[in-house]
Amino acid sequence: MEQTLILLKPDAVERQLVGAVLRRFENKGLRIKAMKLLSITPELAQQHYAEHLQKPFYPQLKEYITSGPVVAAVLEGPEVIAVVRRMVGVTNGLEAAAGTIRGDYSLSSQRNLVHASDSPEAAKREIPLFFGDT
Ligand code: 3AN
Repeated sequence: MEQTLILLKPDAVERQLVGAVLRRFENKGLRIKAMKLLSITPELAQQHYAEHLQKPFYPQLKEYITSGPVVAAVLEGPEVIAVVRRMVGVTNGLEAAAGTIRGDYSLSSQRNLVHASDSPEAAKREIPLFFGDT
């Protein structure tokens, strides 16, 4: 069975939307295999967002993702990586379709509530970053 990493980012925790977002994944039938609340260090941010290090928005992205606690979870289910990406919606909340998490709860391309692995390779790399100890 496939697994993916999700992060409920600082805006989701701050806005008390953790339950609302997790409910969607559970209602869909996906299983939570691991979950924890943590603060992302600058070092972990750099590892997690390695592909964005050179992007102009990286300094802001690092500020944001380290600004408060996040909830990290491993979800499991059939084709879970693609299923979760569709449920999350496109990066910019302004453009994300209604019915998606970002479409329903975000107006921003940075404060967009959820991270979800975008490929099997990404999931394989990201899950141990957050759950290497499990
Ligand atoms: P996604 O999370 O939809 O896969 P990525 O991987 O392109 O998006 O970007 C990773 C994160 O970087 C986004 N979730 C968002 O927080 C931030 N980000 C992406 N594009 C921008 C942008 N143009 N301006 C500000 N932040 C951005």
